[in-house]
Amino acid sequence: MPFYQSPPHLGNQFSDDILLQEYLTRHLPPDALATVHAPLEQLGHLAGGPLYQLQLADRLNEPRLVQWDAWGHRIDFIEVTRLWHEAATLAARYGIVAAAYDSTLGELARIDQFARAFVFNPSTDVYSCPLAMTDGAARTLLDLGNQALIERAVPRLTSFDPKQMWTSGQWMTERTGGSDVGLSETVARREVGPEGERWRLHGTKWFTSATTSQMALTLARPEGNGPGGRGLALFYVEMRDASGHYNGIQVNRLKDKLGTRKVPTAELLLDGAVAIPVVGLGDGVRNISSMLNITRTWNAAMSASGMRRAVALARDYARRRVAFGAPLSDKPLHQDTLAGMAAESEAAFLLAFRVIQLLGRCERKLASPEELQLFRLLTPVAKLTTGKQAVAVASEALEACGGAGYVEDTGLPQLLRDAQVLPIWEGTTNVLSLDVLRAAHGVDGFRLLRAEAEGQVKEARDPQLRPCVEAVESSLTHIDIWLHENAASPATIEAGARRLALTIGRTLALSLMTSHAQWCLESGRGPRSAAAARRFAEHGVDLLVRRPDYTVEHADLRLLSSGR
Ligand code: MFK
Repeated sequence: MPFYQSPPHLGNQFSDDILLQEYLTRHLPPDALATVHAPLEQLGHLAGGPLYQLQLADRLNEPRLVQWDAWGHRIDFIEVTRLWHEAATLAARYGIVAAAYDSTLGELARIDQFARAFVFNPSTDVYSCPLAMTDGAARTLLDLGNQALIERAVPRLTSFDPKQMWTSGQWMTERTGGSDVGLSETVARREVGPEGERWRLHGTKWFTSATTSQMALTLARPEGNGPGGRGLALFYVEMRDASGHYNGIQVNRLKDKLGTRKVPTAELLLDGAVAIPVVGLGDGVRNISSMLNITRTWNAAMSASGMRRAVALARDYARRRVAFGAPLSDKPLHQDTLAGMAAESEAAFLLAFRVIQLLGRCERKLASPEELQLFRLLTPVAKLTTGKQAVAVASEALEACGGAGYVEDTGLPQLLRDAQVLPIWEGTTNVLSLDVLRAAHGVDGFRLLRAEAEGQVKEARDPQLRPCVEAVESSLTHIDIWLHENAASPATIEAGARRLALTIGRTLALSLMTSHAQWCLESGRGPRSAAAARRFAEHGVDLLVRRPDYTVEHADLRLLSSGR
């Protein structure tokens, strides 16, 4: 009988997830836990079974843009994949957005919602993208208080009914760039007619994800406004008019991307699209920032979710794959590799869910001023930290499956391709590192960070967690020293901003792991989470330059970066 390798399998993606279950048990009271359990169990079954099978079967199917019909009409119809159709229905039914806006669980609704998204995401080909933007649009409309738009859009964006639910786009990036949004060239022109005033948008949006949504929030510069982000205004646009035709919008083409290939990302021409100002006629960047903070939180949670899937597949494969006389799962070196991936994955989960917990408190108006500032600071920190981890862990997962990890029809390469977007969209690592500096400035953000991390480790009494507590304390001290020593050199602070932001993210993640491990040990859940914390500490959390003689001066940085 010739040998055939059995492929990696997935079980119920909720009941197999020990960390998620521990987390929910720790943070939800028993009645809330009972409420969230059934939908998660069902989603776990779908994600590990039928949806995963459909994802594998649908691998080669991609969205398609049909620009013209047989009779020469411009139709710009985008056909999405089978799995996306299925995901849209399930996302509404399981409230992957709506659960956050349900009042039953109060501030804990965010934990419930993101737990659902966490389980659902890896089997639905980045359908999390439109869901994240939908959530961001609902939150932004509610925050900005335009009652007419709230009444029209929010019930649809937060509907549990697949027939009613809308998704939203977030159109920001233009040819001038995705980071420096203040350079946007799209113009908003006011028309005054018999029906009163209305606005039309003219410009090109260069990267519009999930263009099949029913509406979008976007930025445009009202004619006569000044430059930069302050001169932009936030507009609400519906894709189609009452007769079902595009609202002055053309789809120029779909993007040919490395990953997220099931997401119909498009270049759009806005040629007189009718739009409604959401609030005022300026400060567009500030006004869209609630949306950014939601989509960045999603990014962090979905990074953690993708990592968990990568670890689950690599673990299962290790049990099935025999080499040199034993399953890989029995080999010390392979165990070491998987343990490292698992530790990074648990760190990402706890960091993302700490931000989610704060989000729940902020939006229910329960947060203290310190918690509001902490949420503002930790959102970019969590997004940038987990984005980098997600790529590294996906890459390791492919390698852990050997050649099979590099072969397309195993479905494994998609893990890496889809992970690579996570550090790019919603703010690159560098742009978000600068955002961390900005968010910390003036509110003594680093003092808040220290208080948060010290608060997390203060109850960690178990001796096996001592090295983790020490690593957290040492890293916090080093952050203080580094900031103090370089306070007079903005260029040095800016050049080190990424190392600083990652140090903050990893230090905080370790403090959360330490706290979680102490809870697990005390509640008889065994030593797994303590091992994860120690392993994560061993990977290193302090990425700031330790030895002054290693420091590369600014002039040398220029030399090295330019190659001349
Ligand atoms: C799985 C998850 C899936 C997610 C899928 C989503 C796919 C969507 C595809 C996309 O749309 S990707 C495009 C995403 N683009 C970005 O994330 C933009 C990245 N660039 C930045 O974040 C820049 O830092 C920024 C555009 C904000 C800089 O622009 P400006 O004009 O220099 O803004 P500035 O002066 O820093 O901030 C203007 C105001 O906004 C300030 O307030 P004040 O006017 O009161 O001074 C800031 O404090 C405020 N602000 C900026 N960022 C904020 C914020 N407030 C709260 N939270 C923030 N994050």
